[in-house]
Amino acid sequence: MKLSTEQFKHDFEERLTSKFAIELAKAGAQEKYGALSSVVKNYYSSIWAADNHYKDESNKKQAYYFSIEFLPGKMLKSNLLNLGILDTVREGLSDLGIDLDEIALEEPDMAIGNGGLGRLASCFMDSAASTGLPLNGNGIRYRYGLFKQKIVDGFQVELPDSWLDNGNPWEVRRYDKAVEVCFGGEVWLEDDGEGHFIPHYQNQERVLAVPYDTPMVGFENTTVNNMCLWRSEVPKDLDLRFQNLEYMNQTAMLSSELYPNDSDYNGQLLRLKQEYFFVSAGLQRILHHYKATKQAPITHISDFISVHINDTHPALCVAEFMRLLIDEYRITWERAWNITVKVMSYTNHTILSEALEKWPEEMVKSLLPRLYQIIIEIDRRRTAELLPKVGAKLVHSTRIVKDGQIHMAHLAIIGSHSTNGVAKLHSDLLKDVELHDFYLIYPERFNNKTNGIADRRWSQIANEPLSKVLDETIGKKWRSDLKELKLLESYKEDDATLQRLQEAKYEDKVKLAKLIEERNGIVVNPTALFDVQVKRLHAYKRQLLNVFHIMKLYFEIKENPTADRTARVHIFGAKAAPGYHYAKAIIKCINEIARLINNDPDIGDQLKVVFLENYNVSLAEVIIPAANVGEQISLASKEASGTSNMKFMLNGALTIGTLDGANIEIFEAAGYENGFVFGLTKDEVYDYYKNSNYNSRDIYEQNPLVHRILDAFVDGTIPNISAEGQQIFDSLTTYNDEYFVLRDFNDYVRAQEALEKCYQDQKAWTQAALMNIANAGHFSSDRTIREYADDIWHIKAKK
Ligand code: BZD
Repeated sequence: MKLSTEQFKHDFEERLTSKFAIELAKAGAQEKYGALSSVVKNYYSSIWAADNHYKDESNKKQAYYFSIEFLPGKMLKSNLLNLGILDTVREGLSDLGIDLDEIALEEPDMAIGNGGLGRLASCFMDSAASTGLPLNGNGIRYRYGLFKQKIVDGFQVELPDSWLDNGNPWEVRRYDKAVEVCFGGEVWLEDDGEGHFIPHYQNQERVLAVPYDTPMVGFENTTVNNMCLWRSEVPKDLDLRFQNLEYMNQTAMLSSELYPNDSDYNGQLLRLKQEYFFVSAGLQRILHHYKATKQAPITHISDFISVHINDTHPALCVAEFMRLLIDEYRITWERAWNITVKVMSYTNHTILSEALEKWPEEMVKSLLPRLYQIIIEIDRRRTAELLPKVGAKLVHSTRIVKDGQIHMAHLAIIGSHSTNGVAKLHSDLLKDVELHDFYLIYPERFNNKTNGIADRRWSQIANEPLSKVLDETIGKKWRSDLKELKLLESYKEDDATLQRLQEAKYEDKVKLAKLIEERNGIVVNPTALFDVQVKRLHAYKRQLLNVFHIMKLYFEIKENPTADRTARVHIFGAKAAPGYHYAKAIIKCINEIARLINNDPDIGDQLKVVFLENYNVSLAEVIIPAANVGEQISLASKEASGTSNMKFMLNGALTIGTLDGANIEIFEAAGYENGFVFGLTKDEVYDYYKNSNYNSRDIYEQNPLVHRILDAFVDGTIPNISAEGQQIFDSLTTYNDEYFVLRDFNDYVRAQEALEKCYQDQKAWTQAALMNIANAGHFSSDRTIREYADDIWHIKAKK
């Protein structure tokens, strides 16, 4: 949009007065943020309304991304950038004596997601709007987002994330579009005399679902999509005096809290209720909108809408859509099933068995009696149809209902036309191993969509110094088409460009160093090698491998404090699920090791260890640009894709990593010589599984360095971790090291040594960094979302 600095200043001051009855000189930071966000909202509102109108009129197919999590972070700068007014607003504010970056801090992170899965959903929202694709989000408006992490005496403590206390300037409550979602009770079917069975219900618990719409503003275009988040409320016609407290609480609880697990499924009833709540509300709204805006009969709906099931949490979409088509729209089972499979598609994000959702039949039956009938019928019909075609063995292994449980991934695959993994290796594993039997039956449904990132946030917003160098070296086209970064390759031998890249990195490191000093009181040297591991804390991600290498460095420096070596800063950010004791033990150990090392005068500046508390999107935006090295060291086959690996690459960090997830595609794109690969391959891991011949105790017994490091966890070398150290020690010796940490240790050390050697040659290092940046184009989520649009949803971009 077009906006002059003068116009902006006028709008801003006017809004401050009209909204807060205050003049600029007296306004506080919250008021300034309130006025600014309100002005920005005003700027995009008419574009939003016009785009909604266009979507209704143009009759083009739209897709809906159903996700129980979104993780957008802060929205202010992203909205400004996408509206094309970031510089104007920055300048206008500066004229008024206000620093945009300071006001931006007032916005709480919107953290209604745990990690990769939620962040990916938000990257997709940004990219869809920015590429003009009609994709809307559908999720839950949790009153409390992901917990805030405090580190107290080295331990993780969880505090509530009450992010809505000061209101949310971006959202629009649409009470007019509220729908009801019902739970429990009894259901029976009656023949209406025309061959149709009509369900009758009694004793159901009714919940009102109220939508809150948040605009997803496209980058310098006229697209504004919608992220619809549902809030649960008590229906207004229910007389509160006659409601029991339990019911009132339950109703409010539904959209109260985000479950804080990122890799585990937790069989609580409330979770199942949340899943049905946003699925039913979302599908009802879609159908109401269809009826209100389309002339076509309901049987044509698959020409107009596509529904995406993001992991299995919204898999009830399959059964609920069937229910709505059959019961509400009176469509025959066969036609309804045909339509449902055409409309639905599904993404799998993990092969960890503990994350695969299965709900007890009894639970589904009592909470969702009609859906239960439908699921049983889907399963029955499919079994009858497939038995003669594929035989009992395949039918049994792929059944939705078996052993008293409902298998949500099976429901999602069977009820949709597309199942995809999130990186090549992961998608191959789904086909070849984890979902092989489904692949045998439905080969045409399986495909890969390698993840991507919303590059504008991770470069233009988060890394201004680098963006400036890029603009001045290759021009500005990369800002709207990341593939343009490839032009940078021809500057690989250009000393001036390499010098400028180094300077930009240094500036980012100084900024992070300042934050580390403010938050942790640790002074770090910005010329040191910044080695970063930021992601959820999980055994399979192997933060321990990193920690063991740090202990090796510690021992070496202690033995020879005056030797010449590369100074290093090891930076961690990680939340552990509150009930995941092992992960919390690792956090405690990292903090105690940090305390030990950072306070040892022998060590000095040669090695620092920093654990930054409360890792979230905003913190990532400061940490990742400053990294020299990104740690992507999961056990091969366990990390479906990873997405921080792409953010590091784009910001010119080199990857030290295993051949896992999207790392492989990153190494291929940047060149293996521009990264550091180590560790078992997926095939080697599977061979160990097949032969059951891994013995971690042998490594402990036979490798003196491993022995010494492990002993440090239990012999007092690392103080204050008697319980936690023992737990880790036991897991790696007595319980056979589930994620092969000891097996990969030597090779990891080798890769770290190669990396350190390379860092000593700053020119070679910066050339490798340049090659990473130049080849990051493929990992834009603009590319990913276009692939979903073309291959799965069949939706078209606005011209
Ligand atoms: O999804 C992650 C994978 O672990 C990553 O490898 C991948 O890059 C991203 C995006 O595809 N999975 C999750 O983040 N999973 C969850 O957060 C989650 C949440 C609730 C329940 C189960 C898993």
